[in-house]
Amino acid sequence: MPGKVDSARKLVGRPLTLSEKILYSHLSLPAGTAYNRGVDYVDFAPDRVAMQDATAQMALLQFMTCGRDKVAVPSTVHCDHLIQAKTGAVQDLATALDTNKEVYDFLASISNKFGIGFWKAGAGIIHQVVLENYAFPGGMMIGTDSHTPNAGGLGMVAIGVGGADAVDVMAGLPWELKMPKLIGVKLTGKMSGWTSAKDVILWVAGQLTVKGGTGAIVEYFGEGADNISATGKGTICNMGAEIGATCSIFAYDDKMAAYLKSTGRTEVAELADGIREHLRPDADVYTNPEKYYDQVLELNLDTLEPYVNGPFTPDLATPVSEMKAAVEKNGWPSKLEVALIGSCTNSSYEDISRSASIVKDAVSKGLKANSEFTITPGSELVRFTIERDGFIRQFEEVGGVVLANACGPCIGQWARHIDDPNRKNTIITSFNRNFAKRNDGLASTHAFVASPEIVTAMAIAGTISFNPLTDTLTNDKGEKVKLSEPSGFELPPKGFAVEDAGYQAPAADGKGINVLVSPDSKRLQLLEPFAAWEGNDLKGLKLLIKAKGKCTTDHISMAGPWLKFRGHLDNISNNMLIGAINFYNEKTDTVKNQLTGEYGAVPATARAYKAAGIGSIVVGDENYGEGSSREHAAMEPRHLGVRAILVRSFARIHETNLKKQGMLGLTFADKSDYDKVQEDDSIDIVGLTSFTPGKPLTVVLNHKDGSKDEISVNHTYNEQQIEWFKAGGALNVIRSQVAK
Ligand code: MIC
Ligand code: SF4
Repeated sequence: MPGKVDSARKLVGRPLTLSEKILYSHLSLPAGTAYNRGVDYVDFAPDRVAMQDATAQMALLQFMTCGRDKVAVPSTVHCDHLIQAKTGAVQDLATALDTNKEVYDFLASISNKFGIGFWKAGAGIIHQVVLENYAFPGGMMIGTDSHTPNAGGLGMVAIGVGGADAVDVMAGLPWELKMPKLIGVKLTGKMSGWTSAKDVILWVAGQLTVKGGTGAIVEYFGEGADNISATGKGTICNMGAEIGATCSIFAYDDKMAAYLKSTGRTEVAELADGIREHLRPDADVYTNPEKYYDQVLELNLDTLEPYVNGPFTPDLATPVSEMKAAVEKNGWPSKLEVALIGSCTNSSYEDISRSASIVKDAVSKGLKANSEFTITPGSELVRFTIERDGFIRQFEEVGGVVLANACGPCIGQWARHIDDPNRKNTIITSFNRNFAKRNDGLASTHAFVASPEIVTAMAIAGTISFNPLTDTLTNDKGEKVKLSEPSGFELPPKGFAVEDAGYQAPAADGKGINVLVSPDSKRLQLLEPFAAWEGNDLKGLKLLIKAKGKCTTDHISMAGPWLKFRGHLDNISNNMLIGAINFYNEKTDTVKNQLTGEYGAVPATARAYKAAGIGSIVVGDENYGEGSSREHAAMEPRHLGVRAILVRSFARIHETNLKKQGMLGLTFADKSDYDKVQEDDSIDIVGLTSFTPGKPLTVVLNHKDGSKDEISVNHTYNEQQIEWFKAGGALNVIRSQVAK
């Protein structure tokens, strides 16, 4: 790395930020010139790939068609998303092993065959397991999950992608990314009391909003950054996904060294110590950050107070001292029904020990939990260690239920017990995402996000209007008591321990291993290549839906009950856009079928057009496809005959996923043209025969009354991506390259 950093510095002609050092040392070919941020597409060679079970199925179904025997870089699969939380860890894991057997067997055997490390169900959530085992300072990885940037807590450029991108890297091909812009966040001071690392990102989300990080790496620096534990840094980087950031990162420091050592990687820490200056920004970046970053934010940790974000969006940030007033003003239900801590975002030893200290203090003061309370450990390593150290018992004393080491309620894998599903109700989590219906599938649930400490305090209080910094609670003797500030340990004083971490190494030679997919399976389906572009402009596309307002990947391809079909494209396509709001009637999953004039479900309507040999088009609003990396949100429309997605703006991962699958992802040149689209439109896309980078296309809206609107639409396709479109998808191109 040092040599590469030095030549990059010469090329760029000035001191470098940390991200620039890492990006330039991971180019797939040596650079001839410096790259323009936010403009140039660059080919990278990441060091590793991680995939979680819900996205790995589609990634590996694609990989197995590309003709290689083995993955080109170290890769792992993690079984975490498919475990449903119902009664508690032991029973829920047993049920998952049974109901998901076919999928787990598929993932285990395909991993074994192609040289991929396999983490069994119960081993933990992908991002925690990666942080504990694989992340390293100065490295670059991609992962098929949007919270992959969690590894930025150990100084790694770690980027969430769709499965097709993972296929590129596993196939040994360069991986392309637009050179990210850089946002610097200068942290001064030191946190104390009730404030924790989560509050940094809750604050940043409030500043930058769900779109503000799009196309950018967020680099945290300053003495405040060096005061935060490595896992706390991980939390901040993890939730950077919620502002659309490409990834977030911290510079290598003593906290990272300590974490590496405590997780059995002293050697990595020593190697990093040897090149420390290359794993931190150059000196002038600290002194004159505005010269190096496209945008700089500054936050004084001395004065940062805890935040509560939500409901329904992670960027609606309210300081805990203002919650009571906000609850009253907005009519949010103040009674807290369920408090959930843990997840990939916040389940470190530090988080758990600090939350446990609150519970212990509460019990000693005659208090108990006043809401349901669940704890999701991020990995078996953490779970085993916190059990040994008595924290699990403390949670159980106040009625806490420990769930399996898995995503569970974070991704709607939650059999919630609620008397009336239509009743407005409130939950609070220490997770990262809180879009409508995400956790329990209920539109009536107001989900808030906060630090594990604040979630725990609110569980004791039973209301989200509680401010533990100032408010008192009444105990079992009728006395008014105040909770003490949390205290905990960054790392376990007695060290980490685990009996079976849940890892299965792949066979050295996988040639003889068969990967079985039953032809009548409901959960797995081998992929057929998509058809190539027919060579003409697209004419007469029917408007399938004009989506109104927020349309996240949860609206496009819901998780929860649908996760079970992630390996079966045709079956999962039955959830396509069922959560999106139809602009014309404000309803979900009710759109006009232009062939019959009747209203029906979105997937059924798309299938009707497809059966009639007619293409369709989806129109959307701002930041379309924000949230998850799931490429199903792009593959489903592709499969159901949608040819183009035309929106006001896209979220990064989703836009790339569309391109990879051979779809047209277009944006209105004039955003107000969204209003010109009418319900009965037949739409033409003109200019495809001379489809060129940087040249807008034309869309003709043929209205029912015979009138027309011709509008200009932009695209961000480069030469390579235009090839994908023409070939019918990137995989068709890769297949022909690997075959050569
Ligand atoms: C999420 O948090 O939304 C998920 C579930 O982890 C997704 C991946 C998926 O949809 O499988 C993500 O963040 O990318
Ligand atoms: Fe799992 Fe939730 Fe983390 Fe996504 S955000 S990986 S669903 S725990």
